[in-house]
Order: sequence, then C-alpha cells, then structure tokens
Amino acid sequence: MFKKIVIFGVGLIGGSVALALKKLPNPPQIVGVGRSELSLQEALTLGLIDHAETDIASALQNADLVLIAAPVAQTPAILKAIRPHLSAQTVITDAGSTKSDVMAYAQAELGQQFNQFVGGHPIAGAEKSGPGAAMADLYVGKNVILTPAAVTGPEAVQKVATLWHHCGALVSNMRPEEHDSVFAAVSHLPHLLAFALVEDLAKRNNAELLFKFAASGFRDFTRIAGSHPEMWRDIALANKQALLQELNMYQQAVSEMTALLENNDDKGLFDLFEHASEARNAWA
Ligand code: TYR
Repeated sequence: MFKKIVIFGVGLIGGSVALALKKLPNPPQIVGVGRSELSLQEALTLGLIDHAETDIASALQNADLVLIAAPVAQTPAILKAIRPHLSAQTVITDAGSTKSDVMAYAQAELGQQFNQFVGGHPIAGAEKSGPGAAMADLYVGKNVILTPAAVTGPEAVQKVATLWHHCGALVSNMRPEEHDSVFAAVSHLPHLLAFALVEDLAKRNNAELLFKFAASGFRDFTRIAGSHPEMWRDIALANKQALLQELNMYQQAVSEMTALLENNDDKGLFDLFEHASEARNAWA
C-alpha cells in the first residue's frame, strides 16, 4: 500500500515508525527530513531511513504519506513548507501530543488540502529521545488516537489507520478537544508534576545527598522528568487552558491532603490512600 513515506523528525517517535515499517514484507522507501543534520545522519547510519532529504519538493515527490513527528510548535512551519509541493494523492498526518492546536494549524496552512490531513497521536514513547532511541516494537499493542475533521477524506483516515496497524497499534478516533482534555489529565499533568518535583529537589543545597538516596519510588514517579524539554515546552503551551484547569484541581487535592495531615486525620488519610490505591490497582 505504501511505496514512499516522508518523515519529518526522525527521533524516537518518527524513527520507531520507520523501523516498524522496515519489517513489512514490502517495506516502503522512507525519506527523512529534519532540522538537525546530525540526527538525519544518525538515522541513516542506523538504517531508519533510506534517504535524508533537504529539498522538500523532491522529498514529497510521489510520496504516499507524510508523517510529522516533530515538537508540536514546529507543525505550522512544516505544513507551510510542504503545502506548495503537495499532490492530491499524498496524505499528511502527525504524531503530536496535542490535537486542537495541530488541527487549527492544518486548517490554516493547508487550505483546500486540509481534507488530506489526519491528526494523530500515538500513546507511546519513552523518556529517551533521538534516532538512537527508536524501537521497532514501540507501538505494538499501544493506542493511537486519530482526530479526523468533518471534511477529512475517509481514504485519508483509512491510510493513516493502516500505517499504525502496520506498527502493531490499536487505532481509535476522538474529537480534538476531547483528546486534549483527556491527555491533559492523564499525560500532560503527570509530566509537569514530575518535572516540578525533580526541579524542586535539584535546586536545593543538599540535592546531591537527596539524589544519592532516592530509590525506586522516586524513580517510578520521576522517570518522565527525563523527557525531551522542547517537546514538553510545546505541549504545555499548546494545551495551556486544559493544563491550567488540571493544575488547579491538583492543587486542591494537595491542599486536601495537607489538611488531613495537619489535622492528624488518620481515618481521612487511610480512606484517601485506600480509594486511590484501589483505583490504581484496578487500572494497572
Ligand atoms: N513520555 C511518556 C513515557 O515515557 C510517553 C508519552 C509521551 C506518550 C507523550 C504520549 C505522549 O503524548 O511513558
């Protein structure tokens, strides 16, 4: 089905798609485009891509699909650059963690060809980044959310769903706003909290001592604080409204916990821990 795929951003996310596609019986040609010459060279050396291309026109020639896998704030510039070279056959999708902003950018930048764009978000990743972190099985059994618009062509949605099925993922659809409020709660908030906790400790005079004795609980809570700073800056700003609401609710939760502790409310603390523990264990 795919003969040529162009990936903007061949890091952990784009590179893992490339590696998964390379395992197909008839793998497509994979062209990488990116800001960093170094990353593209690494992607070539690792065999993630067949070509690194700096000329967008030749990259897009006869492309079946373009995947944008760069930090979300780069999306408008990438769409602007590809628009003049986009044929009616090329489907465009992205892997950004926020969807309302990306859908608005696509509508603004692609005009008539907005119907060839399908917003996407693979719910998979790691705190590691770059081409060297790519894994062929990153998406196996993982969810991918697509956010087609009313005007999106059904064949375009089908093509993007097929791309992710090739990677072993489970595909479902959501409205962009619903997507952004769900992921503000279960992904964006926890990432911000992890960054905040690590930063709070790292700034202290005795940080060295603290980190020396931090163990598995700290490791589990803060793994995602090792994530890509630019990617998370862009996500935080793109999903600012939903995130501010989540931070607000979390602050209330922390206040309630503080009050229970100040009041030596042993029953209150136990009930809260029991309820949360049951919810966590029922999920995982
Ligand atoms: N950073 C997350 C982890 O390490 C993965 C992830 C990040 C998934 C962003 C989705 C996403 O939008 O587990």
